Amino acid sequence: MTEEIKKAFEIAEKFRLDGKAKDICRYGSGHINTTYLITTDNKRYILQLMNETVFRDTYGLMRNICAVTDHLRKSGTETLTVVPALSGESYLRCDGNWRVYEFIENTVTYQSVTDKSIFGNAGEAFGMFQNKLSDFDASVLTETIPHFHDTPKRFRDFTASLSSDKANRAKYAEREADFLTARADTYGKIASALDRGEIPLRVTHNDTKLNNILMDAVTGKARAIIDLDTVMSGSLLYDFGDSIRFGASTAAEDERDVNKVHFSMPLFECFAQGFLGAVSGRITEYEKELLPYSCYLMTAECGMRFLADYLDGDVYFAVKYADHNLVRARTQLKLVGEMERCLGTMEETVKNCL
Ligand code: ADP
Ligand code: GN1
Ligand code: MG
Repeated sequence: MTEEIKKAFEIAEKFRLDGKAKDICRYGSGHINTTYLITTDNKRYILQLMNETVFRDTYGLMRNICAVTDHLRKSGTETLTVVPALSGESYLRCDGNWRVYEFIENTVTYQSVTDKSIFGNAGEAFGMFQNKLSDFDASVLTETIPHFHDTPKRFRDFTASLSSDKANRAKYAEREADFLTARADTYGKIASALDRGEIPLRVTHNDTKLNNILMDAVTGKARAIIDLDTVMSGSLLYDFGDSIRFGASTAAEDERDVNKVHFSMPLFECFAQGFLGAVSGRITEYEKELLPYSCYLMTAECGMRFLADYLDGDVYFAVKYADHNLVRARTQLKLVGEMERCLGTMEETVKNCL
């Protein structure tokens, strides 16, 4: 048994599990937390070592998660269940910050869209998630990552990473940096619409990747939205745009061969139908107008974040090999290029969905 798994067993003993942990292994493919699957004689659980570089205020983060999941549960929505530590607290401080969730059984996560109807179900689920939280008091939420989708700030951070060139990698990313810089004046529309009060602040998920939804293994319907670490005040457009960024691509987020990466209008349409069907009573006219742009923006933002992390020497996103973040940035920029040519078609599609 590796030292890492030995440590996980030690930690597992400090939580209120039903039965003794008999197997623990690494699980899932998130980029932020370190996730394990615990199996006891009676049940399965998810154990996570929370990323303290990314989330500075673990106490506030866990308070958010408990409040949001309580609210969802009361409205009859299946959600994450926090398993307390032996001390009764929602997490454990012991060589890092650890938490346990009940494992939500008979579900699957998708790393890419294999079936159009699954993506439509995801759209409906993320729309419903915002509906369910529309009466949640946002003032109780800690801002777990300030300026998370403030794209103009993300761009300033990216240019700072480019000029400091800490890992001496800027020479390998010139084309990508030029691509992002050439579009510098296109990143401000959502931030300024929020500032001017032209679109509303809502409680949003902010990390609406397809693998952050658990789908029923039999019916393919969405069961639970997970990864609630970034639930904060935000724009409906962040959740729509980020889902399209990840799911309406013909290839994986880290496909090395960019010739395989295309923005898919049919997948965009499927997701839009599901999402707009759910939020139709609440979405405003200006939000509707900005939906196509939000896909472009969230994809460009993610591209600049991956590229900045590559330039910084991979300090934020988990990577499996040396240029993983550069590979990820390239897929995002390929999608951005195609999306900007499809804005008109996306607008037509949105109108038809409404
Ligand atoms: P990260 O922040 O690193 O993305 P996530 O919270 O999204 O971490 O968890 C990583 C993966 O673990 C998810 O994509 C999902 O496959 C799985 N997972 C997380 N929580 C649960 C749960 N309660 N039940 C079943 N699977 C889960
Ligand atoms: C991270 O945690 P995960 O893997 O679901 C990131 C998102 C990015 C995404 C890119 C807290 O999501 O913002 O869009 O990677 N989460 C955080 O795949 O930064
Ligand atoms: Mg995740």
